[in-house]
Amino acid sequence: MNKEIILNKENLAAINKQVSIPTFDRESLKSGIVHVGVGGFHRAHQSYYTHLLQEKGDAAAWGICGIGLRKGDQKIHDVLQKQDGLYTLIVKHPDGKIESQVIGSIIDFKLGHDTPDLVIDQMAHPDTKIVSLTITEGGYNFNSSTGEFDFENADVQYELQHPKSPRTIYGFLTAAIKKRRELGLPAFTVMSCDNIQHNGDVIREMLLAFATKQDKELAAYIEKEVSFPNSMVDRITPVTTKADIDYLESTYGLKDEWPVTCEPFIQWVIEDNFSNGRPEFEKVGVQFVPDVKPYEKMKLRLLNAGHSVLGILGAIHGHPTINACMEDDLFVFYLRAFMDEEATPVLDQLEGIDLTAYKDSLQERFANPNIKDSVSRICSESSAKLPKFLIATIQDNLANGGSIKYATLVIAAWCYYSDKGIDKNGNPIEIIDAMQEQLNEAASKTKTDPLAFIRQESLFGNLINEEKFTSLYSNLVQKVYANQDIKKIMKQL
Ligand code: CS2
Repeated sequence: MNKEIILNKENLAAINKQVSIPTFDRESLKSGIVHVGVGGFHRAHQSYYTHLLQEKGDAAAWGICGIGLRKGDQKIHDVLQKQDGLYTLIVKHPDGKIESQVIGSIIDFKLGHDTPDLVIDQMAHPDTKIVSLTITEGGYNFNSSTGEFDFENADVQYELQHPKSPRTIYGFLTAAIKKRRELGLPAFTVMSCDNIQHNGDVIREMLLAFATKQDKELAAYIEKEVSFPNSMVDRITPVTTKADIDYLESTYGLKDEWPVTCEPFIQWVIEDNFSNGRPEFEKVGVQFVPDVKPYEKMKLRLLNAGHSVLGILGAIHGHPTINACMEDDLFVFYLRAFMDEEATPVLDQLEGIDLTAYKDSLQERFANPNIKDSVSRICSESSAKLPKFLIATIQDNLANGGSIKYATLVIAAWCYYSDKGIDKNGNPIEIIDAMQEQLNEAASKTKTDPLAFIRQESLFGNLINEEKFTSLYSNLVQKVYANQDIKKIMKQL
């Protein structure tokens, strides 16, 4: 029987030697990075890379202070506070091998909704050189169809009136940049790590739109002094389950309230554009490139879209996980047909990248039987994901005369999913989407108006005027609603 060890800095040395622990001096770290959105992905990716660099020494300036802006961040804040910022990363290989290590790069955590002043002060601290973000696609607050900043958001309205009490990332960034400027400190870099094409350009454009409304002069300063590198980030990070927590406890006696699990694959491609210095991430495998755009498009349109293709069709069919989809030959065939015939033809020129090998590797990664990435994670917030991952591919193919059938069936399935909330066996599906009410309302009109769902302009733009798409969609959505087996429809395409 293992002795029980609660994860915190006092107990590090007592942890089973098979779990590696930080060997660098955590006490000497300064918070050079302030990171907003400390979800599983950040902890499996940027925070892990930062830890690797600290293990190499000479990176004491780059500790991470985590920030949560939403009420829902209270839990991760409390857990990390209790555990002195420490957590276990559990890497699950396809062959069953599991590696666990304690990550030590996060040294502090602050909550924006509770203590906005502390967050602003942290961002405006002389040690802070980078503010990085994983605030999810929805956090950027733009209209998917026009790409414009959404000024109607009530929180944005509030913080425009009350600049000292920010609520969204935009209020916090402007307040902190203003304060730094007043203190005579150089501007930090804003580094987006979300799955958004041209993520740096997008946060820049949105921040400038907001700042221009609030304080034109500050906006001009931001335009000149703040840099916003684009990046492509990648590591599949499923939702942590109780089984993961139990695994650490039963195998090593280690009590970690919120470990993170992930696949072995990891990638980060980023533009070398930092206004106030950066960690030497190239020492731990990060690629710095002059232009990240081709990489991000490839990843969003193949990996993320591929996930959504499997996730939405899988949810309706009743496959619980992505790897369960990959055990189903028809799903594998369908995924590859979508990637080869619809996504690949509309990618940009990619020098030095073997797309066939990339797609093969995606299939292997999706099939990892130990990852058990739930389709519900993939389908969550589809309204923020699909316009960029999948609908953009339909639009490109319509412009080029290319195939759209595989992607269109996914949209028809998404409509059914948003309407019924059950799989083909009648089991309820839990739908997690900020737009769920609106999606459900539009989808529920399908029986009388088959095109109702795709009339949502903020998601589908002007696709409603594309005859080739609407006739195919109408046909497919009616088949899905006629209670036909989704696999039968997939097969017939
Ligand atoms: C997934 C991503 O939720 C999703 O849309 O496709 O979270 C995906 O796992 C990561 O981007 C992998 O890097």
